[in-house]
Amino acid sequence: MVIPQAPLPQTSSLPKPTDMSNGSRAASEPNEDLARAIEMLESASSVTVLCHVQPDADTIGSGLALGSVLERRGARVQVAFATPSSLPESMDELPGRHLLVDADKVAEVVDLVVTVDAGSRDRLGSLGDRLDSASGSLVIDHHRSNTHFGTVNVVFASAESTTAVIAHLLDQWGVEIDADLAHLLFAGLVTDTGSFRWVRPGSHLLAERLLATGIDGAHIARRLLDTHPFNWLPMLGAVLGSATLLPDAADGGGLVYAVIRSQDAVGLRSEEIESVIDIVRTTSEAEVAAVLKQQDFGSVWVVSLRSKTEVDVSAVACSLGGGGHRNAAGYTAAGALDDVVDALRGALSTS
Ligand SMILES: [Mn+2]
Repeated sequence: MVIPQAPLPQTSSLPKPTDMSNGSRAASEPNEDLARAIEMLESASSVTVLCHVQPDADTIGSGLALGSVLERRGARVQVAFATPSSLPESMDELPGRHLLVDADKVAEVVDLVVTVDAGSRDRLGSLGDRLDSASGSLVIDHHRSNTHFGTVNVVFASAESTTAVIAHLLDQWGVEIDADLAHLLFAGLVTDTGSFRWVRPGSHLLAERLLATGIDGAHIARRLLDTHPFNWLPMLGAVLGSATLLPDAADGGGLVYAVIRSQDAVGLRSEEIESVIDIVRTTSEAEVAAVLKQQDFGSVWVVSLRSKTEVDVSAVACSLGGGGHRNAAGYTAAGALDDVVDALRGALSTS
């Protein structure tokens, strides 16, 4: 799930961009755990880097960037995610993919497990148990709902992307960001900022740093965000054509939602499915947008939530068993569609 963040309100206490050597908001966050994290990364000789289930470019970009650095330092490294069984096609040009292993090939015991862009342990799916068998665990993330489930937690809730947190970590570590690392970090930055719409002071400085290594930012963005098969268009027609607006929901702010039934999604990739929320959320009459995605023709629904400004959908998602960011979150629900929608309306009216 691509989970962009809305910018934080500007206050006079925020440092100016020129104060940030890193070029990212992450650089302004104090975190005493950063030094401990670097010690853990330096001393581990075997490391598993875990990305979240249904991986997006932020978790994969973060995982492969960190994995590549560790591999160059001589560590044995595996990078993995629990589901689905293969990497989304849009990410098949990312450097460092040789580090990826299938979920069932992930080492049982390593010195260190690092999780990237996972707000909670359950976002690791079946690979969550690797946290228990490792000597230590390090959580690197930017979700405000992060549950701090690692031995050491580097969680910068104001960072644009987890790759921005990784960039800051590499700077503190003294690791030079070359073109391959920049490609990976840019992949997470461009997707989690919605192509630099949800930006803040420092976001473009980090982008500039990464682009200055010679990477082709336009190509990376097009490959990750703007490439769909023709079948995407009739799916959009069917799904958007049955979208529903509930003006009274969310205490009068309005809810718009669309449903992607399994039959609508046949033959389409996660890239096409995940694109729908970005169209639905533009509806001017609704503060909150939702897309309900049926799983395997059954009664389980993965729900993506977005809000414009007022509603904290992270809290709404948490109340329904999920998590995320203030303006972008998600959860999984089981039951009849009408009941799932009713439960969402209920959670929105009490938020
Ligand atoms: Mn992210």
